[in-house]
Amino acid sequence: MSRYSIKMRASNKVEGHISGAEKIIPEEELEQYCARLLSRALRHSKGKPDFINLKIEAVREEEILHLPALPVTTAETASAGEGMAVVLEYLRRLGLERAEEILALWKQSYSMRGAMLLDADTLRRLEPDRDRGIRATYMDMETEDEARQSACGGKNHFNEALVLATKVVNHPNIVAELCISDDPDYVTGYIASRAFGYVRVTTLKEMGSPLGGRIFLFRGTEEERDDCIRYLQQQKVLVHVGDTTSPAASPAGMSHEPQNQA
Ligand code: PML
Ligand code: MG
Repeated sequence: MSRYSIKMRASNKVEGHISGAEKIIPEEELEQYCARLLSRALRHSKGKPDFINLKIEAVREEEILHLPALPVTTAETASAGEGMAVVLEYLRRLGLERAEEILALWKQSYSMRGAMLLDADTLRRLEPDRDRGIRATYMDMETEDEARQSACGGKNHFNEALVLATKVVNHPNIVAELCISDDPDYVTGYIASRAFGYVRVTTLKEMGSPLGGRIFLFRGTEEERDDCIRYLQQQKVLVHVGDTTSPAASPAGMSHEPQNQA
């Protein structure tokens, strides 16, 4: 099957970045998805764009890595402090001795366009460009056309984040990903890892805060870092939602039931 990658980004001079999205879709759906992404750009609550970029590239089947979505669990938290305590516990369970310092560094990612790539042990920042960070890209959910269409209408934070996290933590040198949304009215964030799956933390920041960002925690050599950056930025990935299995056990004292993602 011939596929195309479509990327949309919209901005205006007042707001800066307004909206962005990407899809990897079969050729016969290309025109329809261009129209949908255009409509998404034009109707964003942040404002009217004066610049919209649609980038369309052919993707060969053999270039695509197919991955099952990470299993999902939810930690219900009532405050940002409680949410951070859950993330801290998972970092410790992952064997990260400098977990508290990692949480403190998270703030540095809030002003970045992409994610911080952080050495999980030395806490050295590994992004070639610290303002830009690393943008994980070229990924989509592989699903029936109907589900993909509804995901394309407006932003679905959870689906898009699950696809991104699945791609990111499937690189063997990524230990975990931490994410807080930069949308002021979206307080759910997550910590994702191969060991524990995608753990949603229902409150990870104060309502109304526009601050959010991502950290990719890396462990490996210089050479592996270069391979990891190439994978995150260039490897085409389709994530099969619905193929998930139960996650590994949650940390002691946390009983997070696996969630149905359908
Ligand atoms: C974002 O704003 O893109 C981050 C979304 C995080 C989604 C967390 C979730 O709902 O599971
Ligand atoms: Mg956002």
